Amino acid sequence: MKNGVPGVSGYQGPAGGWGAVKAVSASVFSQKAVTRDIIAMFKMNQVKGFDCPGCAWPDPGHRAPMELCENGVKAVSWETTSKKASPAFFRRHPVSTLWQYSDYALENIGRLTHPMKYDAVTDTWQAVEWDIAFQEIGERLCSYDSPEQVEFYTSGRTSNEAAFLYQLFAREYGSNNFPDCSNMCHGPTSAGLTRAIGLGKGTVELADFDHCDLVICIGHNPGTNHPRMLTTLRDVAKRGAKIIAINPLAERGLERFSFPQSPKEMLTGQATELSSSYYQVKMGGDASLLKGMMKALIEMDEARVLLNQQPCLDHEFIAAHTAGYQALYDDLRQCHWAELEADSGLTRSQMEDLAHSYNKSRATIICYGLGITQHKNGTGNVQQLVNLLLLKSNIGKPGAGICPLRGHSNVQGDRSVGINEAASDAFLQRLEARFAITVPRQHGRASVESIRAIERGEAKALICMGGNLAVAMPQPQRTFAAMQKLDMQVHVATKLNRSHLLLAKHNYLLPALGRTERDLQATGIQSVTVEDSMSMVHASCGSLKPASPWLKSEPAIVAGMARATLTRSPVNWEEMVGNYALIRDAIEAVIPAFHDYNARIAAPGGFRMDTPASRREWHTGNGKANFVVSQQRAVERQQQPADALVLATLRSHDQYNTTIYGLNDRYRGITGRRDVVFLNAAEARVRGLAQGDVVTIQALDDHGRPCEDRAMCGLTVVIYNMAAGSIGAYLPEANVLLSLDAVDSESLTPAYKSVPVVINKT
Ligand SMILES: Nc1nc2c(c(=O)[nH]1)N[C@H]1C(S)=C(S)[C@@H](COP(=O)(O)OP(=O)(O)OC[C@H]3O[C@@H](n4cnc5c(=O)[nH]c(N)nc54)[C@H](O)[C@@H]3O)O[C@H]1N2
Ligand SMILES: Nc1nc2c(c(=O)[nH]1)N[C@H]1C(S)=C(S)[C@@H](COP(=O)(O)OP(=O)(O)OC[C@H]3O[C@@H](n4cnc5c(=O)[nH]c(N)nc54)[C@H](O)[C@@H]3O)O[C@H]1N2
Ligand SMILES: [Mo]
Repeated sequence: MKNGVPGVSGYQGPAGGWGAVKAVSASVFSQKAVTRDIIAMFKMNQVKGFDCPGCAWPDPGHRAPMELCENGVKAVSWETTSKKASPAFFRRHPVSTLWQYSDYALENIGRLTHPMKYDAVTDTWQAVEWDIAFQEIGERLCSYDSPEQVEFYTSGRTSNEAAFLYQLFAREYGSNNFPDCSNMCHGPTSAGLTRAIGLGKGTVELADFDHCDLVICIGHNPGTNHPRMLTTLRDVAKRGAKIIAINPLAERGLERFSFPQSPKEMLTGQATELSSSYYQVKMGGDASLLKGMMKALIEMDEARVLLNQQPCLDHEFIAAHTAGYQALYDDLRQCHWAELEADSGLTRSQMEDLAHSYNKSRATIICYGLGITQHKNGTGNVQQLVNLLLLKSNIGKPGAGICPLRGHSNVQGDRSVGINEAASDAFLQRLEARFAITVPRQHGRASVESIRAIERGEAKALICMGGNLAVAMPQPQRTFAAMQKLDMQVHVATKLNRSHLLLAKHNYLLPALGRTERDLQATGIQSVTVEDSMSMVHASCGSLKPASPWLKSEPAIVAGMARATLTRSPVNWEEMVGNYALIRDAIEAVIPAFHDYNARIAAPGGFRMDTPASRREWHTGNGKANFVVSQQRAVERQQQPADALVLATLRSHDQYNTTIYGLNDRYRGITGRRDVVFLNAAEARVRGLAQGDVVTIQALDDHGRPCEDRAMCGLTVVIYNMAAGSIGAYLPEANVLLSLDAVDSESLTPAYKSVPVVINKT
């Protein structure tokens, strides 16, 4: 305790270091996980090991032993816990009692061990035989008027094999409704990059970080969310290349890092300084900041051309490879510095400095995360990043490119194998041809549309391949109520969470094997495959004894539901589940990019999916890389009252999305609590607030009017080094302040990082 506020003390150390080591052992200990096994797994050669469910950052070539990272150990010990949510536990704990548990306590009950069905008479979950569960689910699915009344949600831990079977099941049944966790994070990446460069993914690979002069980290927090990236950034900094951070909050993981696997750094307390400069953009101000940088760059370019000096822009590249430059140029020339300054929160000279640093670099990588995507103009933001890169031909050469930091460890792979509500006709045709089935052509629904359809009563059933959909989506006031209107919900899960307790008329909870566990099928132990943030596809093979003998693998659960539902299916579900190599053969037949799939994953480290933009092949409508003008001028900000702030929902260090591992947020100096709101000192002062004050936050609508039903009280103010005009509070608690209708117009990704609010002393 410091300044008299319990649990708020600030953090002076580097990212990583002893704090990470302590957290690792605490996590293993608290979950009573099998320590020896976990350590052994992390030491195991990755080629034969499991893929870490922690995040989608690639492993260095999959040749070295897996890096031991705090995030990974937490995820693994959370999965390998010896605690169990058994039928006996559920008999003693009715759902009305479980509802009172915190999100942490719910998952902390332990692993689900049996398939369960909800019994309304006793208000309890009761064990049910697998075959009976499948049978009943199949019958219900056949009872609906239309297959379009069913939503098939995927959370991004699902393997390529399970995801492919899942979409096959849904499509053969007749639904293209694929709400997906990527609709909540990198929807704008898929939409924005596809239009700009003809590839909805990043263009860089890990080796590019060895050749860049500059890495710009904008809107992401690697210390917490991609800790293994810190090792890469440390190498970049150590060889003298520059790192620039652009983030409203001073995040320790972007400032300095002590490498836990370096005995020297650990013993001497040394740390590597990461960012050479740090720019605290206002929340939601990135488009303006990027425009400012580009405006400064073209002004510098013109001045140099006049003086016969080396230009700043690569005009040859622009002429040969791109379209839309003139429109971008015109837009940048006519926009006003005063507006860019007001909207970004940075001064003109700061934006000019950024442009100078960018201009000096021969090869630049831009890494970005949810600070860029989760806004109403998320897709536009992503396109501004591409514009900036294209001006200096920073796509398609060594050491340069765009690097979205994906979330869940296989969120990218799930989309590659067909989890997509708007799949191409070519894909659907090949699916039909391979399996002799007919699938619907009409586009289906993504996450926000699915929730709205459930809310309207149009969707009757929801099947969830993992995740915690109702809690992950904005505005529980609406999503929770919607879920309770469903006729049926089926959750394939490893642990209990709140979405499971939002009861429909018929409810099933189907326990799945985790990624660390041995998956034994008819032809022997199976591996699955996953794709990381840099398009590397590799095998993952669990080795631990399953948490319970009744668990089934995700592919087996999908096949069980499919066989019970599609009684005349020509698909040989059983054969594919008996041997996952056959699922990969089918993926290869339907998606040409997976050619020689089984052979290529047998190679150490797997293979890289084709990324045509990395070799300057632009699979866009016009065959060019496209500059896209940003239409944004923070209109909403103008319509808000003078005392309005922009709220971003944040992850603490001790959580993985809706999974709360503990109550600390180490790098932000918060211990044992989550009921806080981060605010800068000046904003607090003008409101008469001080650290420790208890406040209410009230959301505002687009016209600046308070929304009575979107408020949060009892939050404690923490004065934090962050941009003016911005505040932060933790998800999922702060989801009550969000609106299901505030979404990126192109991808429908919720604006989780820009909610207009006012703050008042309670
Ligand atoms: N430990 C842990 N690891 C995770 C996850 C987790 O919850 N816990 N989640 C996983 C998932 S699914 C995902 S998608 C990724 C998410 O990883 P990140 O993309 O890093 O996501 P966040 O932590 O939500 O937000 C990142 C940063 O955005 C900044 N920010 C907020 N608003 C703005 C803005 O307007 N502009 C800019 N420039 N920055 C802004 C915040 O200050 C914060 O530092 O991480 C994955 N890894
Ligand atoms: N306010 C706010 N809300 C957000 C965000 C934000 O930044 N702000 N971020 C959004 C983002 S980026 C995302 S990705 C979503 C996350 O949304 P989801 O992916 O839906 O949620 P998770 O919390 O990752 O899911 C946790 C559950 O997954 C299940 N699970 C874990 N491992 C496995 C497995 O191996 N198999 C199966 N079948 N189940 C498993 C467990 O039951 C666990 O309870 O949340 C979004 N919500
Ligand atoms: Mo995510």
